[in-house]
Amino acid sequence: MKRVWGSVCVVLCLVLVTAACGTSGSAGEAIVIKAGIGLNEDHPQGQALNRFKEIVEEKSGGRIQVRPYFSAQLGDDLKMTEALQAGVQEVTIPSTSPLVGIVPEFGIFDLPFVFDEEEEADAVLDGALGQKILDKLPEHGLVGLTYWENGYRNLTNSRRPVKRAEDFRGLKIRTMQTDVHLDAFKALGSNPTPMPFSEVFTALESGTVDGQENPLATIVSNKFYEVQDYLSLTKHVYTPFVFLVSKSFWDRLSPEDQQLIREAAIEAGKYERELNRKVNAESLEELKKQGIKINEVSPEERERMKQIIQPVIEKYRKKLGEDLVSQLFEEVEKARNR
Ligand code: KDG
Repeated sequence: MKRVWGSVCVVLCLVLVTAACGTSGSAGEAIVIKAGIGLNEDHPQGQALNRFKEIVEEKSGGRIQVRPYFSAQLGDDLKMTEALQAGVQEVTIPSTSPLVGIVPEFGIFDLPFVFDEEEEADAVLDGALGQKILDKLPEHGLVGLTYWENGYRNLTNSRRPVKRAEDFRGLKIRTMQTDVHLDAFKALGSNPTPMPFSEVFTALESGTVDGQENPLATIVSNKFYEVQDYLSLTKHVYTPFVFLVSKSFWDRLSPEDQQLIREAAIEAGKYERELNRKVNAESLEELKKQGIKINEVSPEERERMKQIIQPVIEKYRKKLGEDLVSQLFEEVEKARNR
């Protein structure tokens, strides 16, 4: 009898310990999601993270709590992604570019001049190709729920307006940590330096680099205009954000909670894309007010830049996989002709 009671006690203890440690939403347990991003709270991504929090907390009746952290408070994109893999942070929403060391296929979104319109990017990211790449994340301890928008990148620098391909020559440009961008900027004759986003302002201020490239909303939100004199509307590449969840956290959730979080990420993502497009358009006015000298790049010059970069596209067609890159261009074409 004593032995039976002993076993019952062991089982009871195990149940209690599991309930206390688990994040599966057992009665009375609050599930806490630490969600960190590198951008500021006023950036469309920051505002959409707050929207994600509202949706999750409302739909779960407060049972699931989201704690947002902005401005790289929890570290840069790669550090936060590693924290997800280690199971010490639940959510981050980085650009896909610095993730190429984990899933090289994300590199297809670094190929310059692929998407003419944001809607083409939406169709590819929300379609079969976008999902195919998200499916590669779980083997790396990550779950990708959906894509948000970082957007079209434009060049700023402290030396001269960049109107023609030749104007890139000799410029020291900070890039994201992705080889495709390094090769593309080298092909244009500039000197690219990869570094995490959180170090960019200081590098521009100290003159370690002459310039950087980012969407207009980021140039405003991070006040890069304070340390840059020229903005050239190069629109040379479209960058997505990917909504990542720690797999070890995800696997402990009930299917219902997984569904709730997935739907919230998608709904907040729709809001983010819309807001980002609006803010990007308004940012141009704001940047004019701030006094940065702005120049357009003619379609002919963009075409010349595209031609110069063509060998880089061919190199990565082989490196990333003929099939994958062909699928990208086919899906873009399909979206274009819709
Ligand atoms: O954490 C910041 C980023 O996710 C994003 O702004 C990245 O575009 C980016 C850059 O330039 O590093």
